[in-house]
Amino acid sequence: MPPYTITYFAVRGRCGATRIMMADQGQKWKENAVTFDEWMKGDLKATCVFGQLPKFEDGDLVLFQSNAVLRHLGRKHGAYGSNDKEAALIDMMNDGVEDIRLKYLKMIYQDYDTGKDQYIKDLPGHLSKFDAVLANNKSGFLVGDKISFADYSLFEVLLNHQVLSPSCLDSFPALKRFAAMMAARPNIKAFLDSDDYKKLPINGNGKQ
Ligand code: GTB
Repeated sequence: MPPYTITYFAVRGRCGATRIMMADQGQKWKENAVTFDEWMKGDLKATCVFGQLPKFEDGDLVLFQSNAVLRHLGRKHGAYGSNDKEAALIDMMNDGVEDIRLKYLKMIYQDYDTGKDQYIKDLPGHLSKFDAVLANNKSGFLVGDKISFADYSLFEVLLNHQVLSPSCLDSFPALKRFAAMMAARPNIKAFLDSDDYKKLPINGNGKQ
């Protein structure tokens, strides 16, 4: 039995970074895909702490909130820095990634047709901050000298943005190196090449 179970819609969405992290860490997990019709019945929603998916199970531990899941996996798999100071910086970087993710999701779900062009114009202002952080760390990771859950989260956001705007990393050499380094990690490469990954749309409304 795989140790972990994800219950979520059949999209990458809020589980994209979690899946990439588990794959890279050599973990197996079970997927419970929930259809929109099942969800609309309301029974599952009523059992979710915040009325939303994903739900993540690690044995008898049940978690909601995708960033809490990343942190949990970070603690368990040595991807939360080497000391308290690094952990605090990793939290900070992950919150920065969450800020971009929320802007992206707002555009995708609420404003795609009228907001996409402006979103892409504004993107360099957001990406440049991560480029500067990465340029200052010779390990190639966001914080310290080893991979953290924030790196997986940033990588997954970059994958989605490269679909939205294929040239978006061209002016950011450190980000481009980071994305290439992450994509070349053998377990990540194998996962990104898999049907399990490719069959899932990025978002639930078909926009990307
Ligand atoms: N902060 C939470 C987290 O990080 O986990 C946010 C979770 C969240 O937004 N969950 C959404 C949800 O459960 C799904 S992600 N929505 C249902 C509800 O609120 O009742 C976005 C999403 C939307 C739609 C689909 N779809 O139709 O397939 C897939 C994903």
